[in-house]
Amino acid sequence: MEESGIPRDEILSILKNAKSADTSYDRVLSSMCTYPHEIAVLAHTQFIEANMGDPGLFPGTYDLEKKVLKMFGSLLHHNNDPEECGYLTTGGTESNIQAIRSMVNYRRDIKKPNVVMPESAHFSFDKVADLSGIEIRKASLDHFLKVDLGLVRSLIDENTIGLVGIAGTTEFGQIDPIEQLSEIALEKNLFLHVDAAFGGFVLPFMDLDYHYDFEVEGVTSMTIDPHKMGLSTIPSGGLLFRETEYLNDLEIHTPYLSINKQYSLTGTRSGAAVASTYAVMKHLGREGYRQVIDQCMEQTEKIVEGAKALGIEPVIDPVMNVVALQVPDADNIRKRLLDEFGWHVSITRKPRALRLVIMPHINNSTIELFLNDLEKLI
Ligand code: 0PR
Repeated sequence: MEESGIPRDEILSILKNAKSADTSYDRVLSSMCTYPHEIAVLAHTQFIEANMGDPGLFPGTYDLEKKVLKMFGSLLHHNNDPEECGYLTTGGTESNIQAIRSMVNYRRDIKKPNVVMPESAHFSFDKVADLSGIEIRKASLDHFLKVDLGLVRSLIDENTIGLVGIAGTTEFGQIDPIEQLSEIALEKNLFLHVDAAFGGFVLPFMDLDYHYDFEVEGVTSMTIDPHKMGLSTIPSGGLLFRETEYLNDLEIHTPYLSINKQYSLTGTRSGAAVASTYAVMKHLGREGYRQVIDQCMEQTEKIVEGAKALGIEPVIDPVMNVVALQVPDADNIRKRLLDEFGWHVSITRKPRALRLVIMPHINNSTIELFLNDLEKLI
């Protein structure tokens, strides 16, 4: 760091340059993030100094957090004082880490605990394993890329403390059989965490006959991320437990703050993200989100139809706005899409397919342009 500072204008020009090197979302089909809603940005900037790590100083923001938790509760069929059963995290990773940490703390009687989850679980669970030394057991998927229930059962032993199911897998947007996982969890007295980081802001706005949230009796905790399909700003995540006591398992004594306990993984925590999430959820309402999801699903269908017309099949019929396309030599096609046309797509691991996430920044003309370019490479 240099001794003397540089003027504001110069700083702004450096920032502008840096920003221009970043990718705009226009040709990004690989991300679960998007442009936040305008009202989310406005709220974020207004609460930029609010620290939820010391909420006694920010009772107004704290109150907004409770209101957001209540809205999460209503989306996820949680009727048991949701505002007392969770908090706003930095995102799916923190929520997943904390859900597992709560299980481990609750079952201190088990010395070498393990948790059973699908092979499709997000890599944040590998971080939990690395942090806590807990064993993560991964069950393979069935033909539809949902977790194989027989394999889940076979991995459970006397040291198993919980199960994880995914409502909207990162790679395929698939939903695990949460009701059946719940039956196993109830039968074996296990926790069941549902990772709806992505699906939490998609599934409630679709007419699907899936039961994946707190209305399923065995579900004990859920991850839901407003900074993905919720159109809030980064870092906005959500963690909700069925019971306050599971949140209490995360309690750490904080002797010199305005309150004497903390549940979050981070200390200092963004109040801006709280305000932003509150603002966009209140502003859009269910109706607004339904429109967003309808549009994303419409574009998803268009891309699948267009791909089929080129002789390319999806790995599974998309359940939500995530598509995996079976193209020959997917890695090479991905590279050429980027190098020759500037398209950012990603690749699924098993099978290796082109993965596209159809976020709200994708419109009709994006799809047409993309399919045109894909055709040139096939
Ligand atoms: N759970 C699920 C089901 C997820 O898909 C993700 C992230 C997480 C948890 C973790 O969430 P955070 O990243 O908020 O901690 N899924 C995306 C992924 O790994 C995240 C992402 C978003 C990656 C935007 C790239 C990107 O441009 O693919």
